[in-house]
Amino acid sequence: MKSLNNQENDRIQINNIDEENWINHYEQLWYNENADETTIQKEDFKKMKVIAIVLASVFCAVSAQFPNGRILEPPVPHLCAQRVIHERTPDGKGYFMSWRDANLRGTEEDWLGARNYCRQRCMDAISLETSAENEWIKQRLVNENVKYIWTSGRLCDFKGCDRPDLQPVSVNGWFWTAVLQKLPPSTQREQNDWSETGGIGRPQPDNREAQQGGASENCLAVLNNFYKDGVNWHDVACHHRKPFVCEENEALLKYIRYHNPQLRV
Ligand SMILES: [Ca+2]
Ligand SMILES: [Ca+2]
Repeated sequence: MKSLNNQENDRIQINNIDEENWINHYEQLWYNENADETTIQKEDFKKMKVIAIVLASVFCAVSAQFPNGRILEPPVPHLCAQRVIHERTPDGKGYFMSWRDANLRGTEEDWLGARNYCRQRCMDAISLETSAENEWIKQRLVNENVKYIWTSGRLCDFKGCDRPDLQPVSVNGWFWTAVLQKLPPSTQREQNDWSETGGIGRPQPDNREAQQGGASENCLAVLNNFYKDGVNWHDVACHHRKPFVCEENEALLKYIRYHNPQLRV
């Protein structure tokens, strides 16, 4: 079992002017909505500010990733309230497995489609920050004979990714988009779970499809022995369609709870 780094303090910040404008606009809206209230809690505001920044970062990051007009979907209150939880980990966090859902069985999504299905329900594609969570989900893929899944992992390959600490991007530019947390460098093999092989026999991430004239492999999937390599991480082109696992997202839940205090979410 490999030990994955939990780099709590190693948050990705995608800095650009569009993001700042968006945050300012968001905070302005928030102030206006609450202008008549005299009981605004400082803690609440702090929380909201963090959430706004997270949402804005993710929004901008994905806008840059998908210039063709598709966006990262915001959470939908009634879908959050009705979200289906298939399993909870001991810390109480809920997970949804697309292949276990009667309506989704056989349905596969591309990377953004998977994230959006989850995000509309106050979840996001799974982020594997710890070896415990990684082994937990891998065991389920084996037991339930699932060939592969999408995670929230992505290569930072868009505007704002020229930050020195992300270079070279193929090594230092991977992050869990759902929680804006960097992965350890892909060269530190004991700190991550990249496969040692793939379609052309090279350790992952290998960006194979781009080398063969196709799309860049910018998204992180867990493959179940697809290359006779066990259950491991692979970089895969984001347009491929796969089953997915959603993981409850604290920032999205807080956002919806704050704005819908009457709703049980
Ligand atoms: Ca996680
Ligand atoms: Ca690959």
